[in-house]
Amino acid sequence: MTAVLEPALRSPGREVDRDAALRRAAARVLLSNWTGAATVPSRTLYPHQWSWDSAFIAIGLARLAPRRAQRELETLLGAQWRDGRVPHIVFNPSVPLDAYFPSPDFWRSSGAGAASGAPADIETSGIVQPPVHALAAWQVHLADPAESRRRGFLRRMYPRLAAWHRYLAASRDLGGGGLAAVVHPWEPGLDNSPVWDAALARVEPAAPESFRRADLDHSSAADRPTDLDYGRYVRLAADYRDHGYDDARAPHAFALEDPCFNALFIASEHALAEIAAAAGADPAPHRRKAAEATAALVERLWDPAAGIFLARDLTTGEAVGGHSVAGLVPLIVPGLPEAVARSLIATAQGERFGLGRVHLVPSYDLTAPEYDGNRYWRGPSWFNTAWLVHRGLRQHGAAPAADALREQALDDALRTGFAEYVEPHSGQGRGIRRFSWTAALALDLLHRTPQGEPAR
Ligand code: 2M8
Repeated sequence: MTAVLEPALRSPGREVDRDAALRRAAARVLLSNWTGAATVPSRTLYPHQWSWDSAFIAIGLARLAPRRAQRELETLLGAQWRDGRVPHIVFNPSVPLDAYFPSPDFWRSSGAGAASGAPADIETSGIVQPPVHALAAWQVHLADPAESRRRGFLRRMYPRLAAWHRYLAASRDLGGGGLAAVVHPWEPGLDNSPVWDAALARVEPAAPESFRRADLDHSSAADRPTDLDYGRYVRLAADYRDHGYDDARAPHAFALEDPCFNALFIASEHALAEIAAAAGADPAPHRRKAAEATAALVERLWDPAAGIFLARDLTTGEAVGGHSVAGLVPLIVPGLPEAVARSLIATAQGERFGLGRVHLVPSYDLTAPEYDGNRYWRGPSWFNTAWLVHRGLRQHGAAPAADALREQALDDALRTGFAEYVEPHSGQGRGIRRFSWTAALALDLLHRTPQGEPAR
C-alpha cells in the first residue's frame, strides 16, 4: 500500500508545484475532450455526452471557464424529453455507430420514445442517471454570478430542472414511498456493483451473438463488466424500449431504490430551491420536497445495525447489496440526522472502506467476498464518489478527514494521468486515462476561497 501523507506533513513548495501542474494538465484533458457543445467522458471509451458525467464536468469547468460550464448543461438539457426525463446519453451524430454500444440504432429514441416525448431531432438513450444537475447548475452560477445573470442562465435552466425532478418524483416512485427507483443498472451509474447481483440474476440475458461490445476495444476485459452482465443490461434496455420507455407500461423486471441516486436528488432539490429563489420562482415546494425525501430516505434505506444506507429491491421488498460507497453518499444530504452522519463517518473509517488508509473510497466493501479491486464498480475507488464523500465530510464537521481525502484525490489524479478509477490498495490507475470527471473534479478540489479555504 502506498503511504498516505497527512496534509500537515506535506511540503508547501511541493504542493504549489503539484497544484500548478495539475491545473494545467486537467485543463488540457477537458479541452481535448470538448466537442464544441459538450465534453465527452473519454474520446475512446465514451465518445458521446453522458448525463451525470456532464454535471460533474460542469462543476469543474466552472472553475476554469464558467461560460463553457453553462454550455455543457444547456446542451444536455437541450435533449430533455417532454415527460421531463434527462437521458443518460446524448448521441453525437458525427460519431460512427460502431464506436459505442449500445448505439442510437439500439435505443431508437426518436421512434420508440416518441409517445414519451423523446426529441425528434436528437438521438438519446431512454434511461436516466443520478440527478446531480441542479447541484451542478447552482455551483456553475455561483462561480460567476454576473455572467450567469447576464446570460439568463438560471431562468432558462430552472423550468427544465424542475421538470426533471417532477418526472423522477411522479413517474419513478415505483415503491410509493417517496423515493425514485432505478430501472436499469446503468441508471445509478455504478453499473456492475455487487448491489445489483441478486436482482440481475432474475433477468434472462440477451443472446451473446445478438450484440457486439465496443468497450473491450478500449479497456481491459478484467477492468470491465462481464459478458453475462452485458447480456442482462441489453435485455432490460430492450424491454423498456419495446414498451415505449413508458414507466406505467414497462414491466420493470429490475426496480430498486438506490441511496446514492436519492441522496443526489435531495441535494439537488435543495439547490433547486436556491435556483428558484434566484430565478424569481417560489423555493418553498423544493424545500418541502427535500425534507420529505430526506425522511423517506432515512425511513426506507437506513440500516442502523450496518451503519450504512442499503438499496431496496422493490420486487422482493428486501434491503440488498451490503456495503457499497453508494450507501455513504447520503452524507451530502443537508439536514441528515447527526447520529446517522456520525455512524456513516465511522463506517467509512472502519475496515470495510479504510478511509485514510487506502486510496480514496473503495466502491465496495474491502472485506466482502464480492470485492474485486480492479473490476469497475466492484471495488475500485472512483473520483466522483470521493468528491461526494469529501463534500459530505466537510458538511458534517469532519474537516481533517476531508482534507486528507482531498489531498489524496489530487495526488492520485495527477499521478495516474486522470485515470477512470484506481485500485484501492496500490493506487494503481485502472480503466482508461484522461477521463473527464477525474480532471474536472480535481479542478474543483484545487479551488480555494479568497480566504484560502478549500471550496465546499
Ligand atoms: C459507465 O457506464 C457506461 C454506461 O452508461 C458504460 O459502461 O458504457 C459508468 O461508469 C457510468 O457511471 C458513467 O457515467 C459512464 C460514462 O463515464 O460510464
